[in-house]
Amino acid sequence: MRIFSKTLSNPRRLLFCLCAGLLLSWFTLKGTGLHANLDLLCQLHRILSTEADLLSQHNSTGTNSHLSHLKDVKLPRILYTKSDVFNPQRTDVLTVTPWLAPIVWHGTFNRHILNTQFHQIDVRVGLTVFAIKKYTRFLNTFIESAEKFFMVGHKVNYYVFTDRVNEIPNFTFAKGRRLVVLEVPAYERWQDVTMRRMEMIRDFSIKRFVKEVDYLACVDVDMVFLDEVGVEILSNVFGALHPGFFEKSRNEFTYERRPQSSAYIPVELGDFYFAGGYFGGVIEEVIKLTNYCHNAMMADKQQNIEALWQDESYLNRYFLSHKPTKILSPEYIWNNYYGSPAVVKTKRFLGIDKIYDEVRF
Ligand code: UD2
Repeated sequence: MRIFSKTLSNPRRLLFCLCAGLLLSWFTLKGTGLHANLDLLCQLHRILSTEADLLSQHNSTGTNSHLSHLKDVKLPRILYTKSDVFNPQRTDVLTVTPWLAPIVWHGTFNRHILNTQFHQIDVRVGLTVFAIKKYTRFLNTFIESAEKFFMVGHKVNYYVFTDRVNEIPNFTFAKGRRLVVLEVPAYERWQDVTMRRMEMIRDFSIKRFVKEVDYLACVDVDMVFLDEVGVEILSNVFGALHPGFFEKSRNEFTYERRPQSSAYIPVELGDFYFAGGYFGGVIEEVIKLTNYCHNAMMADKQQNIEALWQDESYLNRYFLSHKPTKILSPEYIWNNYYGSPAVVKTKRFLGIDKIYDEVRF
């Protein structure tokens, strides 16, 4: 009786019984091949039972399915002013590229909405920074200001690459944030120090970062955070407009112009001029970008060529063919050398004045 009522309540079992019944009557009428076809019948039963078991397991525990997390979707209530199609927040600057990547300027986003979205996925962000040789002197200001302004309220791993492990100061971090010191060699020439960052970021991304964080932001160390830099920067792959070139035309960009170089960009091409000191994205994209740049540098090295602005030139070449999915305005990598133009409403991340000859050698 129990089997009968179970069968009636389970559409798959009902379907199986109907098929089996029909087949049996057909074979009885024909009187041939019954044995061989019983095997087929058993197979059909096995398939249907396995499926039914999996389904009931999923319904009861939900643990076996890679889709089980979808049951936890939350719908938080966020209050904010509605966008107005006829009143764009910024009309003085370009806020989207022709390939529909947003350009992030002050006033174009709502941090509260973005934070809610990124808290839902419990985002983990890695910030890579190199402090090689005398550049360890910039770390204190860098990390202390990052604790005030970088990804506040989110999980952050600071990855500090250095050859001077003993010079790394102690810091106090907010919950979910920590510093990881990675000991790396110091190249003799400053050009190699800056260029080899690509190779090291690639290698550590593959062996470590991919397991620990969702996104990476890779920046210069001789900088200070002065205003919030949060999840609005995150995207598949992002770069930042160089403060010295966002108002310039193509032919004024200081791209590498020698055709023999892998970083070569002819004058009739180019979208923007990106700063070498700020790029990032999901780990897979950072691996692609750094791997390309490193290999291009090595190919040039074989021919005794070094691009005009080292890693920055190769980064610009990469972005020409692999367009960033988000672009940060120069607010994100400002330098007071370029003054205070009206379109730059806030200087979120500012270069620290340094005497090159003193820190590089
Ligand atoms: C620009 C770029 C930089 C790079 C460089 C290439 C910006 C803000 N900066 O900076 O990213 O593309 O041009 O020429 O877009 N470093 C050390 N120890 C050293 C030398 C360098 O740790 O002895 C690291 C450090 O993290 C530093 C970075 O390399 O911030 C770039 O070097 P830089 O700041 O001397 O280069 P700069 O100012 O010409």
